[in-house]
Amino acid sequence: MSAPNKQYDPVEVAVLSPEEVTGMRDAALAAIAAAGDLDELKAARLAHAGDRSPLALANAEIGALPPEARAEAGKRVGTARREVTQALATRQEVLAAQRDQWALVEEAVDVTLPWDRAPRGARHPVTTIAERLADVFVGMGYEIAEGPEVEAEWYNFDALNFPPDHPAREMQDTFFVAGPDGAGQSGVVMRTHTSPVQIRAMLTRPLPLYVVSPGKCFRSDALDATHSPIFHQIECLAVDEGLTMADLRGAINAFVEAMFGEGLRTRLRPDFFPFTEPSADVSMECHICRGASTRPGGEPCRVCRSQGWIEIAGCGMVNPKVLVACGIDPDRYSGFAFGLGIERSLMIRHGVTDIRDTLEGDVRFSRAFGMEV
Ligand code: FA5
Repeated sequence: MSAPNKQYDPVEVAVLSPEEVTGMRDAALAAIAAAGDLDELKAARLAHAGDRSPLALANAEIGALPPEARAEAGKRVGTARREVTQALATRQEVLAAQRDQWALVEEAVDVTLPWDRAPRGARHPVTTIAERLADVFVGMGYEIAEGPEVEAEWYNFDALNFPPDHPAREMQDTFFVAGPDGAGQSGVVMRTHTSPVQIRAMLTRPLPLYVVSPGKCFRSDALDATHSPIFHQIECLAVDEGLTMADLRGAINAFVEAMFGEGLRTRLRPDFFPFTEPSADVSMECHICRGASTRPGGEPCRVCRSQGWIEIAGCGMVNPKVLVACGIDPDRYSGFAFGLGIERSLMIRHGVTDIRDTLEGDVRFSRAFGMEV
């Protein structure tokens, strides 16, 4: 600020002359008009209406004028500053409206565009069913046990009481990865069932033992509507003191209710597996017709072919020879096991007529089972 000016001398405060003030105002109005967006307007505001702007500095000079000159100069500067403030407000409004308009156009979302160009996948029903079944058994105190898909022949066959020349080895139609080395080393196979996990569990876990083993299996079966060279099984094994066929039956019933619905009856008929004795095949009452198709006048049933029963699993009491092979005393302990194909169960449960639908990885198939995670 200049020193107090007793004699009014317009030269000493030239910034307050009408020409100077008008020039400052015009420069400010020009800069405001030239601002093309809100950022430029902000810069113009700082330069022409900020604390260090020419008009603000001129305003500060008013105090240096003799009292009689202050009113006129104050009015001049005040008017110029008001015009600038007004111009800023008007321009602010225009530019803000322009920005909003631009955003509406540029950031518009076309809600009519298709939303499913990159659809999310769905978990495969074989996975969700295997997990649901395993959960049912975990809820009853079982533990999940897993084993390798490329398995030693000893675990897949020998320890399960398949003699070397037993026709069952062929019956299982095995993919061999490596033959025996002739020096006593077991051959290597793609496991043909989940039963070798029984052996691994019995050899490594403490007794009593309750395990459930879902997993992938391989057989050199030709691909057709009901067979696949790669499929899944789930298997239950219990070894404890005093287990009987009644316990096996209870576990099977729990499985059938979890998978197919409550109140379905089960039926065991004699069968043969080298690793269980006695062995049985498990059938359940048809969950669609509940046996009505077998009664006089009943509608035919496609699912059970009007038999009233559907075969679903193999089962039995663990063969004492298998217990011995795993170092378990068969006089003290007994065990039961059952196993079944997950794809086949899925087909029965949902009326899928071709197993190939479960293999092709078409998400439209998986989606039909819901987006369970
Ligand atoms: C076994 O594999 C026995 N390990 C089951 C078992 C476990 C018996 C425990 C006793 C105690 P099996 O060979 O029957 O049994 O096969 C069981 C199920 O696997 C069949 O019922 C079927 O559902 C399924 N399965 C077998 N081969 C195929 C295949 N090529 N494609 C799809 N599913 C198959």
